[in-house]
Amino acid sequence: MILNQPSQVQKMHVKGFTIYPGYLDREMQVELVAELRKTIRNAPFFKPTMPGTGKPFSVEMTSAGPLGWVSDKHDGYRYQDTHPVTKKPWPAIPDMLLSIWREVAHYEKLPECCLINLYRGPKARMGLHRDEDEEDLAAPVVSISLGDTAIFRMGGLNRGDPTSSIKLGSGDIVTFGGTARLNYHGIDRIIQHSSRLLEQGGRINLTLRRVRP
Ligand code: MD3
Ligand code: FE
Repeated sequence: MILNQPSQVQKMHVKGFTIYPGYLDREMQVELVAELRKTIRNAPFFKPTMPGTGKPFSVEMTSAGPLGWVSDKHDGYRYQDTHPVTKKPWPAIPDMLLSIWREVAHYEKLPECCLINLYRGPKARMGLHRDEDEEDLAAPVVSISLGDTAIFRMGGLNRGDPTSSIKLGSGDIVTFGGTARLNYHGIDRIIQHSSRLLEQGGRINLTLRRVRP
């Protein structure tokens, strides 16, 4: 199966799902990575753990904005206003990202969280899940991919629904609104060394989210 062809993208047939392939050119990607380096210096990546089992995620995470997403063995998935390791408030969402939100989200309020996911190595993945920790489900989620290409899978509202896959490459932006906001989705794997954007390799995914109504 050839992924990332227009016919394949169309076959997602998901209402509320919009993909902007190559929305950010190389120069913008480089500028964004430079901004993120400052953000990450203030709020280093950490490995969230699964509620209950305490098993670590294969993806490292951090956030920017008034709220950040965290997870641990005892208190589960949640948004909070401080970094779980440094205990400091999260750094501000870079202006460039707020501009992107204004361009593609078509939503009056600004995002409160930029979740930063780092996929490093051949084992980093994200199992099929729904994002349901936000109270404002009317707001879209905006996703920005940087670095190595990911195999992204999306299903429907129920876990057993059929799924389809597309590749998300560096500079691609995807928005999920309406019913797509609650669809199951995940990252099957990252195509190693498919981009030279990040010096240490791997993939960074940014998701801009409105949390409170
Ligand atoms: C569809 N991240 O952080 S981005 C996540 O590439 C997450 O790191 C993946 O799933 C990543 O929760 C996928 C695409 C994405 C993000 C949020 C969504 C798709 C979504 C929320 C609702 C529906
Ligand atoms: Fe998600």
